[in-house]
Amino acid sequence: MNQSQKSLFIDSGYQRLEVFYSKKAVAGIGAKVLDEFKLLSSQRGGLASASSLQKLPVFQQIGKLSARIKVPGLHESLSTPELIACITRLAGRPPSAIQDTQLLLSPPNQGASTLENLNWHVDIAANPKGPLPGIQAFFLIDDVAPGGGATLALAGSHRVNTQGMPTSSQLREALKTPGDLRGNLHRLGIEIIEMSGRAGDVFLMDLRVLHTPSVNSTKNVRMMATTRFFFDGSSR
Ligand SMILES: O=C(O)CCC(=O)C(=O)O
Repeated sequence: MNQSQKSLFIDSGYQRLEVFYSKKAVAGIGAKVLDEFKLLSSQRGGLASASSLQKLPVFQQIGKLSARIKVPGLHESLSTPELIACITRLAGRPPSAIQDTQLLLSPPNQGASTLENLNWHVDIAANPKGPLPGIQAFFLIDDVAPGGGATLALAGSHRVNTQGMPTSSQLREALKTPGDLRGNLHRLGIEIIEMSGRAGDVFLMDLRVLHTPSVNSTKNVRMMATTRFFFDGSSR
């Protein structure tokens, strides 16, 4: 990791590591997820059957499905010493705590891709002027196409209320304003990042960055996973 990559992470709040894991390394996880998904979908009236998932609001479908599928060894396969070394270099110190890895799965065909009514949030409250509280890793277990339900993040949103950046109320206002969200955010120096890409890609995100699940408009199950890495002094 060179200095310019670090500076980019500090400025934008995220970094994309293309094919950090080989396709082969994540293929086993993907195959297990798909097997389980097919099994659950085939159980008539079961919790993950297409009809019962479709009754739930789009983003609740993600939580429900992800909780139902277990992949033994998921955490060890993804939160590897190589990834921890990379996060340590990026943060300048090793994480003091690492959460268990969770699946982020979306059923296929959730509806049309949209930037409206999303669930922008941060997972911890932390001071934009303070030290980096943590890094969240997002893993692509399978290829995720644009519009395929990948996590969306607002690059730059971790620096609200700092010099040259919008205030948090300006950002909130832009998120509430109907119309050209991408353009309105761009004018504030904030960009929407879609974590789509290829199996094995990893996105590292400053935990202060606003992010949201998105609608999976494709016919494929969205297969991602996430781990949060915390640094000393951060609240969780
Ligand atoms: O399902 C997703 O992509 C969003 C995940 C998320 O918001 C989180 O892990 O904090």
